[in-house]
Amino acid sequence: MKALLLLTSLLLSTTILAATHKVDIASFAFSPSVLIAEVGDFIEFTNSDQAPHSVISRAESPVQIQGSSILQTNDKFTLEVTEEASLLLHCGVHRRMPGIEIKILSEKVALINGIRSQLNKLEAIVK
Ligand SMILES: [Cu+2]
Repeated sequence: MKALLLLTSLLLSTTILAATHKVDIASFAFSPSVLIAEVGDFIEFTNSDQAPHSVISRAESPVQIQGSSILQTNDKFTLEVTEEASLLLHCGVHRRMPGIEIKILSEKVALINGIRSQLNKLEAIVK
């Protein structure tokens, strides 16, 4: 119960401040592979591999970004989240590499509402 309340307050507090989310590209994968962001946030990608990588939109991504150039080892690419729709990104050099999904605010609100409804159910059980 306390953990759920803490999680809810953490999720709520992150909606107030724009954040920079760090994504590592290592061992031919994006880490994390899914993250929740909101409009105004920044996503900072760092290539930690010896191999070059890039960050581009998948064809099916609801939002298309202007992708990065080729990132060499330790190169960074920062993307600002400007639209309230998911971003499906992957590496333009190795298109079969697992990509990354960036879920946007509306999904975070849905997540918070889901937690609230679970809390309500728990409260009903406790009473
Ligand atoms: Cu790559």
